[in-house]
Amino acid sequence: MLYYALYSLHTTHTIFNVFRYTTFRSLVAALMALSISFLLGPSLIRRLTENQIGQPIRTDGPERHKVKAGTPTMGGTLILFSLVLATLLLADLGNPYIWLVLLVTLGFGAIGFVDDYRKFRYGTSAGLAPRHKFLAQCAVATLGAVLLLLVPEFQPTIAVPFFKNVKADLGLFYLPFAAFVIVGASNAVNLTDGLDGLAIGPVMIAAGTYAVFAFVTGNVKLAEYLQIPFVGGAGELAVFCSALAAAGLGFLWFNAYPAQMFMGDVGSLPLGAALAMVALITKHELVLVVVGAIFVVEALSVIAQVAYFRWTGGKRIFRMAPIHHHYELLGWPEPLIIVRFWIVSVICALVALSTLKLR
Ligand code: 57M
Repeated sequence: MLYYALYSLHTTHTIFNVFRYTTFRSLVAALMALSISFLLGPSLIRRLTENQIGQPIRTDGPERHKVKAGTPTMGGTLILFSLVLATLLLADLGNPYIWLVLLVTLGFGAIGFVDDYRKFRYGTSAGLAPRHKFLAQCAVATLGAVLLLLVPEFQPTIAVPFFKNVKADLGLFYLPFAAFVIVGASNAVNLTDGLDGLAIGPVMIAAGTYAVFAFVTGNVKLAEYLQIPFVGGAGELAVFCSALAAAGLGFLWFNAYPAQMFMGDVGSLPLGAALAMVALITKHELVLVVVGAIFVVEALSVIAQVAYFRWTGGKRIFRMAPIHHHYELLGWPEPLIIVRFWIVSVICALVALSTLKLR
């Protein structure tokens, strides 16, 4: 909204012409989202504490987590509020991709909110029944995929990293593919969110990486020069991604070890879904596996552990899954695990960005 109000003044005051640039609006959106999450964080922590919306700790977890019992959770509401407000104010609301990514983000946020609320309401770490949660995720993801295919100029193709202009047209199979990517990314981030700052760090890094992907994909000259698919209007997602990275940075101030607040499912579920939506729209969906390698490894560690556990009748590959718990049980201090996972995430983002040139 601010975009329209201020850009329209450029006819009388040329300074406002700067609002036409996605880069400028991405920077302002980031500063706005960071300011909002910084300023509202302390009062949210107070409010969550007053209402005793604290994290129940599972009894079968690592011993050291017991001290975390009661830590205020649902801090994801702070991330979503900062992200959505900054996006609505600074993004071009005539762009269908902005509404699409907001719809899927808020849809998954609602699922996470209900899950967190039920945990708080009934005082267990159970929340929504896994089946109901999964079905709700599939419903929102499928809706997002259908609406994406209804955008006139959007093609149901996927791009292959490192190969020039190699596109696979999935046709209607794009629907289950897109739904799988969204639900998979959402749950992978959810599983990763098990140590202070462990999920939000890679989410911020991935959001910053996709701000670059969105900008170049939406710029016809840069897309042609880099020989990547051009997606008209995708550049506007750089505003959303910048706001996401900055909202995450503000939240990290309170989630850094020792955490004053957890994000809850209301944070972890939409963050993964949002990154997946941006990856699909910008035709950088396969490279999401590289950018989000930490999330992929965390999810695969659970799949492998559960499969092996069942197949061998109780043996484990890891001391505990997801893999961050394995390192905890190896005796690694929590901050060491977190920072090293962040470092790996930065390296993966750099490799992913290199695919823009290596083709
Ligand atoms: C999401 N949630 C954290 C917090 C956060 C199938 C199985 C692998 C599922 C998995 C599971 O339950 N995952 C749920 C992970 C939880 O964090 C809350 O959940 C939100 C995110 N959804 O925002 O509100 C705990 O994580 C810790 N935490 C922090 N700092 C943070 O900033 O310390 C979270 C955020 C919090 C806090 O302790 O309570 C979680 O871990 O539940 N299950 C597991 O991950 C369990 N693993 C397991 O069962 N492994 C078995 C299976 C695979 C056979 C095995 O390896 O043998 C572990 N998780 C826990 N206890 N907490 C082990 C048991």
